[in-house]
Amino acid sequence: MRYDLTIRNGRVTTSTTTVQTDIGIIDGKIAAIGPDLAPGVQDIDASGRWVMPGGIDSHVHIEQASSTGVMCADDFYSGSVSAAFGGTTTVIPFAAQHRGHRVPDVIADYSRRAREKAVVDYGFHLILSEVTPEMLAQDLPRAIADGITSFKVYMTYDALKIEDYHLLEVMEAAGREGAMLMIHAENHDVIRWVARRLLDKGLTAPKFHGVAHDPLAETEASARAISLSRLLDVPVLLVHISGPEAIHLIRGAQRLGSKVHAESCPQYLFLTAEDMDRDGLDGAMFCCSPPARDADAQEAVWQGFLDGTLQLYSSDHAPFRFDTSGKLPKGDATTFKEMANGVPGLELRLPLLFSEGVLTGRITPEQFVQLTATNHARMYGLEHCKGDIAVGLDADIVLWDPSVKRTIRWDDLHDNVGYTPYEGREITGWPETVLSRGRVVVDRGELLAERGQGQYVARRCPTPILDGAMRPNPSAASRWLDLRGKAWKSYGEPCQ
Ligand code: DUC
Ligand code: ZN
Ligand code: ZN
Repeated sequence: MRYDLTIRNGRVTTSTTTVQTDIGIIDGKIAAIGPDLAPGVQDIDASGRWVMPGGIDSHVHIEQASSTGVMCADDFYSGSVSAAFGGTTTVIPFAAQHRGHRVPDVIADYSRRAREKAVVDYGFHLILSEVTPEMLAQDLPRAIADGITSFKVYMTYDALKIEDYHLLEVMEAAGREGAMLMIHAENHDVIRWVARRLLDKGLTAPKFHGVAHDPLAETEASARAISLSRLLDVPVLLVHISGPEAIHLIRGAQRLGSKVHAESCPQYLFLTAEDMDRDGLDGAMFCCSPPARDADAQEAVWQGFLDGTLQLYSSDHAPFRFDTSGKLPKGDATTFKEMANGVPGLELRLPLLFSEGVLTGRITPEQFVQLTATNHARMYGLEHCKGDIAVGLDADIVLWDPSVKRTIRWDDLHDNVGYTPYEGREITGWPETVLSRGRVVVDRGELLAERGQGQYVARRCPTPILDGAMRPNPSAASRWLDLRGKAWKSYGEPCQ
């Protein structure tokens, strides 16, 4: 057997183990793992390098138009290039359905744009901003059959928020069809009420974004989302969790046997509310929803990752420039309520956790792999092809130089945002060589991928990580509504 490519003598970390070994690749897939493999057509010497699966970033906003027409600063080219340089070889951005738009048209539009530009593999989640009978009966099953096996809904934002009744309807559809429901859990009226009073007092600076999005808004909405999920016994995923109270609630619900999964992001490990408190409007560069909190909250997020309460570490890359196109629609007169919400993080997601988590010993290399790749593959139906280093999976592989020291500068990054909230931070370790399906896409700072070479990956139904191990919840609703059996049959299977 002649390998197309071998990676030799690397320190290979999978989701379960670390060994010094070789990897053989044929036709873009991992064909063998073991010592002293026969030479390939091409051989990469990985001595001194840590070899890990390419990251999967399952929460990114790329070339996404907001409900008010604000367009993300990254298109599918700059976003995916930035991903590749940061060691992420699969992205799952959102196709956003805004009110009055038809789901099939939205999916066709995003698919066309991504196909022409992406340099790494991609799938889509569908954002639903309104819920109609036609959508539930036809559009969602059709989207799932086409490999879009997850939906995101919002409990806040005027133009996106759906009411609890509709949240239950989408949850029921997700349970019936075996899809994953992602929920942005913040109490809309708490944010609205506090923001109104702050603005009335003339308190308009970016730091008041953190005040308006009080942690209790997240706590309350998370509790509500958990209760609805338990009522129907349908797995859900609470995205971008920021606060200790929400984490505490999620942990408690999991102990009761509910399948409430959760995600957090670099901004909740490495930023705090103080970052929003800067001269002029500079703090806007650090504003995201929910906002970063404080040192105790950072600690709670670390703990959540360590004990499995939080399964996913994603970037929530929300790229908006620090100008009138994004953060400052009204220039110097922009209030915290008017700026685009979100921070960039696609390229730095892995290097930050590698440096501050793995190399400091806070998490193991295997936990790093689980949090950045394997768990995403399971939760979003990519397990059959991505998320680990194993024979038969796509050869999406990153060679890390664990010794290199870098000072983060936006000038060295590849997104189109114009700043990074992590500017000036010192980190150790960097993804030096990145392979996507066996092709080197980045090597020592050079891009070797072509526009459009990334492939759409039709995802299967997710395998919820918390499924099976837990007691079924006592709710009768799921039984009387005949949900449970259907959901469990389709989870993890091809959806077509
Ligand atoms: N929600 C997200 O998921 N991302 C960016 C901003 C937001 O509110
Ligand atoms: Zn969100
Ligand atoms: Zn987001």
